[in-house]
Amino acid sequence: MKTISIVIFIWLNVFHDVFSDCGCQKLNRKSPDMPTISGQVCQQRAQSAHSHYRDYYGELEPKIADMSLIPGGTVYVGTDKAHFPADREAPERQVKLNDFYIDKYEVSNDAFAKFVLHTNYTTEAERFGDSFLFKTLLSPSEQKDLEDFRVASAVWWYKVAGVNWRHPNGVGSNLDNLGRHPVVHVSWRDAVEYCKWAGKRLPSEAEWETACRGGRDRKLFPWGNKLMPRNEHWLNIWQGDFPDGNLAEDGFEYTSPVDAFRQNVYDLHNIVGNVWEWTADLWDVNDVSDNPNRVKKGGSYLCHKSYCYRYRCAARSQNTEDSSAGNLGFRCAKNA
Ligand SMILES: [Ca+2]
Ligand SMILES: [Ca+2]
Repeated sequence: MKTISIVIFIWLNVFHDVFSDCGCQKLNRKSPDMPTISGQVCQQRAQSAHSHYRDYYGELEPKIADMSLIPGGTVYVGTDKAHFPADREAPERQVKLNDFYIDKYEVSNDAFAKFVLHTNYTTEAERFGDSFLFKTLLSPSEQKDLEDFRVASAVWWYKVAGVNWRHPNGVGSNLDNLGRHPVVHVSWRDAVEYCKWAGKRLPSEAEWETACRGGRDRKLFPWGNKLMPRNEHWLNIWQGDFPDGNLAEDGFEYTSPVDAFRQNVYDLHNIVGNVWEWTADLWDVNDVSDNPNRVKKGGSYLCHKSYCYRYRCAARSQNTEDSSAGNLGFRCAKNA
């Protein structure tokens, strides 16, 4: 019995991380191990626990459309209860932030289209000629034809020619009915250019996480510790067996509209779930390479607790700057 317990203990501790991996951090263009990635409106709730924020708003009125003013100060980020130690979620630490604004929503296809219309910008996926697509968006025959273009350690990801933000769900797809959905297949550099055009910038990881936490320290999610308050879905993730049994009980098999799922008193939507979000930060502050990894936050519609429990405020992952995929987007921030 003791032997069995030891074996189980070792399995849980040694292999948990291995099998708890959606492959989101492997979607790097230059990696030989190519391709990771993934309602109804979230019930709007006044969170009485956030009264300090209302008090704060009494002093400083947010003046920027579709952005929330987030109070700075000394805040906690990270956690001492890391689920993925290799992701460097730990330790919890205090950082000082100035007040800042952050978009209430992930950047939508409509917004990105306006940027492209004004600037003639070409995304990196368009220049490279491909991007990473999740397997269920390919027919069985397409999957067969493209099996050599799978990410070896995350075989549900395919590098597909012709996929980019204009054709997010496959070469033959378009943006019909997706105007209010988050733009995807955008690289970190694309995101930086968009935010710059909008007079904004990407949030730092600490800013993103502080916004996510909604003024409440040490909670797993933007609203608290319970994944499904009142047994309701508050975010767009994966229900069912990954990667073939998406039950979409939250109402969405793929992306949800950017204004679905209001998640905290800062009026932020889809800050966890829906699409991963680029931040300004380097994964490794000492990385001086041409194409360093950047921190992304929030998890995506492909995340499930069994393999990618990364839709927590403290969770994090990374991709190289030039990477793009169907579950990776962004939102912008701005100095207050
Ligand atoms: Ca879902
Ligand atoms: Ca998100």
